[in-house]
Amino acid sequence: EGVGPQEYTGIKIKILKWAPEAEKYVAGNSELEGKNIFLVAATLRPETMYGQTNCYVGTKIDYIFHQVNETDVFVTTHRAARNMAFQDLSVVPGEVKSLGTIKGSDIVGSLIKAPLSVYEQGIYVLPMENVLANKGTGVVTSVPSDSPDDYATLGDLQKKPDYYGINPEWVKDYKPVPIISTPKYGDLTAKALCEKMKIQSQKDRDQLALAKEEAYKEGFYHGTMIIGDYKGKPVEEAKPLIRDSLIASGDAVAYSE
Ligand code: A2H
Repeated sequence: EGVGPQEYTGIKIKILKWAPEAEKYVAGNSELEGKNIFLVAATLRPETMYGQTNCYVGTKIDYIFHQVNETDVFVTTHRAARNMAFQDLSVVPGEVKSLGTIKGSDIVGSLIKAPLSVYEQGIYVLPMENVLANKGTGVVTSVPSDSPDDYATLGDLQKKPDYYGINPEWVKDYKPVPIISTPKYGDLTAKALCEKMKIQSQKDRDQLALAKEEAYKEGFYHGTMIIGDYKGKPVEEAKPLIRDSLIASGDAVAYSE
């Protein structure tokens, strides 16, 4: 990756209904009582948030409940919580106030509400094999229209729910949403690229790395928004405006590392 700091947008995703293991844990933890708990996903493409169909966590990753102010608790990796503590995101400046920990596998299946997503009734937390514990927050919001990794992974889960240990109900009604149009790949850039490059699965790492690069370049430099408040605007222009508006409404935070 590049040399300079990476400027992420931390998307605050609300929990509508915890998966059973998480529910048991949260209900039994008095420190979490009455707090607003968010899964926080780190993204470089805030303008794509309209197309969120689910959210990914790593099943083997440990996440912490990090108290960021009097009322709010962020679920991220411990590493991200530590970085956030030095970016004004901690109830105790410079320190992580942990209210507990949970394994990614216990969060899978939770019903959540992601800001701007057209799926307003809620989306699910699902497993992804390639979530890195040492990047971003360890929580990846999924936009299969514009991210080849997200598209390939959602396809895997839809084709083989048993193999991935998920309930087919969590994926069956969700499909990529046309949100950005690009001259080369139309209005579902990631789908077009995965098909063109014959990417079958999230396990096709090398091809996915190439597709990701191409999708990012094409979307950022040549994409046009076809949904939302900035419909008709180039992605390059809409991106900072959507980021600022998500932060202003309290639905996101700036996070860099
Ligand atoms: B992006 P960079 Cl639509 N492990 O957000 C694996 N991937 C992670 C991650 C982690 N711990 N944390 C963040 N990411 C993903 C949207 C998106 C993203 C689209 C298109 C491309 C894209 C929706 N997913 O990223 O290594 C997140 O996915 C391609 C660059 O820091 C985040 O932005 O450059 C991106 O990778 C950060 O990657």
